[in-house]
Amino acid sequence: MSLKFVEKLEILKKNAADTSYIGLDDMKTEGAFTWHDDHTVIQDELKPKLFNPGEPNNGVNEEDCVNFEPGNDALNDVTCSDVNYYICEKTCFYF
Ligand SMILES: [Ca+2]
Ligand SMILES: [Ca+2]
Repeated sequence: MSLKFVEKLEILKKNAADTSYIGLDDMKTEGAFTWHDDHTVIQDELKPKLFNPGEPNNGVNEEDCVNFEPGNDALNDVTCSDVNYYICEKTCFYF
């Protein structure tokens, strides 16, 4: 697991108050979950550590967006048309 992803998951666990999209999807290639910001892809061997058991399952063949579910502290692929919060990453500048 990359340090970057460990950091992101820990931030989500501590701060996400509700189910939220996190800027990860497999719209381009099924099963290749890709971050919106830098286009890195989650490695297959990491998926069991990150997703809820049995996920990602591409339910009804149309789950291409990823939610963080605070109750489970894990990810789930869901339809992109669900109405949910969206967590964005913002760069901080120090002067
Ligand atoms: Ca999918
Ligand atoms: Ca799913």
